[in-house]
Amino acid sequence: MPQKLVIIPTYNEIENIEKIVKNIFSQPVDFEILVVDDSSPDGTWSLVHKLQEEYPEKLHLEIRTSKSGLGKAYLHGFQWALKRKYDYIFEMDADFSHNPNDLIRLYNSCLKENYDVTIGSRYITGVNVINWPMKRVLLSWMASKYVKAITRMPIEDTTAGFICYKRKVLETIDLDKIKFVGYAFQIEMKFKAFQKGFKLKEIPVIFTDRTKGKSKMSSGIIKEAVFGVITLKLKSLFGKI
Ligand SMILES: Nc1nc2c(ncn2[C@@H]2O[C@H](COP(=O)(O)OP(=O)(O)OP(=O)(O)O)[C@@H](O)[C@H]2O)c(=O)[nH]1
Ligand SMILES: [Mg+2]
Repeated sequence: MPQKLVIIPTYNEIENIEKIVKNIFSQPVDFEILVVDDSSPDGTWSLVHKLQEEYPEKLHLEIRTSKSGLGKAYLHGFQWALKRKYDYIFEMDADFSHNPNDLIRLYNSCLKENYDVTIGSRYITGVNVINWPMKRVLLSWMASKYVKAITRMPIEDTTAGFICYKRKVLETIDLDKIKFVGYAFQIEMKFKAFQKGFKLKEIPVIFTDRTKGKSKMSSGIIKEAVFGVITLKLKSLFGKI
C-alpha cells in the first residue's frame, strides 16, 4: 500500500488546524499529515502537539524556530518525507482554501493515470475562485498568464499550492537550490519538474478564500514572484537550472 503524506505549513492557524486535520483523517484514503509550524505565536504547534495524542501514528509535527516563509517550510517537509518511506507527497494550505475532498482526486491522478505531479488548478475550467475580491482574482489570474508567457510551461495555475508529487520528483529536483519562499516557490517547483521532463497534470478544483485567520500575502511575496520568474527563465536559458 503506497504511503501518502500531506504537508501543511502553518503560521497562526489555530482557528483552522484542528478542523483540517480531522477532515483529512476522515477521508476514505489513509493519508498521514506533517504540520510544519514556524513557532506560531498563537500556539498552533501546541494544539497539533495535543492532537498527536489522538493520532500518534499518523499526525507528525515539525516546529521551526522563526517565521521563514512557506517555501522554506515546504522544503523542510520534503526533506523530512524523503528520509522516510512516503511514495506520494502533497502540498496543502491549512485555511480550507483547498478542499480536503480533492486530495483523493489529486492522488488518483498520480496513482491511476500515472502523472508525476498533479496540480489542483483554479484556472482550467474558467476561474474557480470563491470569495476573493475581484482585484485579487485578477492579480492571480494575470500572474498565471505572465508566468506562462515567460516560462512556456503548459500550466494555467502556476502559483497553485495544492499539489501531489510522486516521490521521485522530489528526489530528482535539487531541493537545496530552490531559492524562493512565497508564490515564486510554487512557480519554481513546477518549472523545475517541467524542465526535468516529468509529466504534469492540472485538474480543476474550487478554491475558497479563508474565512478564519489572517492572510500572509505581502507586496514582498508578489515582487519576488514577478522578478523571480524572469530570473528562473534566464538561468534555464544559460543552463544553470
Ligand atoms: N510554516 C509557515 N507557514 C506559512 C508561512 N506563511 C504562510 N504559511 C502557511 O501557508 C499556507 C498558505 O498561506 P496563506 O496565508 O493562506 O496564503 P494565501 O492563501 O496566499 O493567502 P490567504 O489565504 O489570503 O491568507 C497557510 O497554511 C499558512 O498558514 C510561513 O512563513 N511559515
Ligand atoms: Mg490561504
